[in-house]
Amino acid sequence: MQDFRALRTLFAVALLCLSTGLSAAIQLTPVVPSGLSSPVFAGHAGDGTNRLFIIEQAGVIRVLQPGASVPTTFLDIHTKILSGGERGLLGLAFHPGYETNGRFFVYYTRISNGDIVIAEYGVSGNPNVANTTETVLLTIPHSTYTNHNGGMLAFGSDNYLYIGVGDGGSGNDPPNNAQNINVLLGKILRVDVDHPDTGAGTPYSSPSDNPYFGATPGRDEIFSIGWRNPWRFSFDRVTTPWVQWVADVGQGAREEVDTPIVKGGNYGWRVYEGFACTGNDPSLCNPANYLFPIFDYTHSGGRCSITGGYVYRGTQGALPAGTYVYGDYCSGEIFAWDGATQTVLLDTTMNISSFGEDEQGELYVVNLGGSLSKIEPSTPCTYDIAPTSHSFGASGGTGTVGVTAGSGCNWTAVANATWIHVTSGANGSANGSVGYSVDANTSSSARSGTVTIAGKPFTVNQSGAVACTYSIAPTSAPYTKTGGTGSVAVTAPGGCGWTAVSNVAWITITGGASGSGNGTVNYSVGPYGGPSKKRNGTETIAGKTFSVQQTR
Ligand SMILES: [Ca+2]
Repeated sequence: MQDFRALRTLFAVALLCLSTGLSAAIQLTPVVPSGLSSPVFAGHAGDGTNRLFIIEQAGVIRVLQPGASVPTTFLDIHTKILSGGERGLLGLAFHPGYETNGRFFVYYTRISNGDIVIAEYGVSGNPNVANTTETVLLTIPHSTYTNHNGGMLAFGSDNYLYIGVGDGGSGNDPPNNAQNINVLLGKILRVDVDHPDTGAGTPYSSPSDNPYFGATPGRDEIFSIGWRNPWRFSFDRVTTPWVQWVADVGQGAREEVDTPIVKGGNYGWRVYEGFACTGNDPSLCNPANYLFPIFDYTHSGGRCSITGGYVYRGTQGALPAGTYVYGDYCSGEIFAWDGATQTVLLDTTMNISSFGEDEQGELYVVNLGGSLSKIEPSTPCTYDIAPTSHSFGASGGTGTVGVTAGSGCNWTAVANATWIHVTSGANGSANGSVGYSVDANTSSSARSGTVTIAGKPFTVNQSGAVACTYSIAPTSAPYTKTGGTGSVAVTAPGGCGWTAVSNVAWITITGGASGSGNGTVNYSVGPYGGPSKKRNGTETIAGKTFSVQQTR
């Protein structure tokens, strides 16, 4: 955190698909929607209770029960704390044996002069209330400038307490603290809180394999050097040993993430800011002497101050396992680092003061504006269409179907019959509509077809053309022995086909052997001189019988 700027309490919950590297989408689910007073950290006790502990900057630790949205007070030590800007109660770490020993540790700037204090507290007989008895482990002078206090505490898999200390403040580290192994500023410290140093009279000791331990020049507590303001660091809980990830807030140009953190490593500040030689000590810019970030990013796009996060190891699938999640305090962006690429997971309006992790490894975003939100997988896309069917007459027509879908949820519309045409909205995203047309039905049969819209069937029913009924007139005609010609009128609806055939050789169809709708059939009757007095013949016209009787 470079500074705490004007609070912006609104935050957006948006869905965003990652463009590269990752195929995941997250959403923020408010856990404590509002009401926190400048929260700067959230974490868990590792005691199986699944509670979250939230630091309020002025000096209060709140405890949130599983499923609750309003936390209660676990510890209030605001009278000990100088708060404001980058100062305050900044860090909290529970002892790996907290479940049985109730020990936890805090990091704050003290009321009298802003010096950094690392202190131990313990839980009371009530698991949701801490004792106010304090044991100070370590005090680090930091009264000159208000900024760059660091503030992170966390236990490593070696059960030692790691402490991220800022460089003492101002800009460009005027005293060159971060490269000075005789001061604790601008360092990550590692101490053993289970073994007091009776010789030194401290309630902690320094592990003997710390790089400057004992006779080796330099402060025994130091684990790594060259840090500007390692506001937040974390351990990847599944690696062996846990790998440390440090986000070091930059000066004016570059924000950096470093991992793994090597014992005795020099991470560059104030000689380097990210990968860049700062010009503070240009003659010292020999890359061989420093360890560099795995990546850095610049201050483009309103970015100004990295807020370190966690390697995701949760099980709900919010992100691919192993993704490092972090943010920028100024831009409100939540980022993912997949090992090769930085991706914006979500662009919020929050002032992201910290991330947090629960006992399941799920991650939280702490908004200085007063809220705590959980990072969850985005809601799976669901789709609805309305209406789900429509009926048309034989002449056809057009229509529209409304689609309801979540933001970022894509869909298509495909007609499954040749007589239905999608005329608009063949592809869409989120809410939209599909236009379609239905051809005229020339068949007498009714028909049904579908359009698959956003995976749902939209049914089109269409009635057949008017039923084909036929009549002929006249239905018979007499002829004398000389024969002759005649015609028969056919009455039928448009589109209704028919034929005319003669059933005897002496009647010939001369016109209208086939037709559609109304029409006329012409025929001729040959002369007759047979032995019988008369003969009878028929034509079949439009399914009807036309009778001819001829006399001699
Ligand atoms: Ca030493």
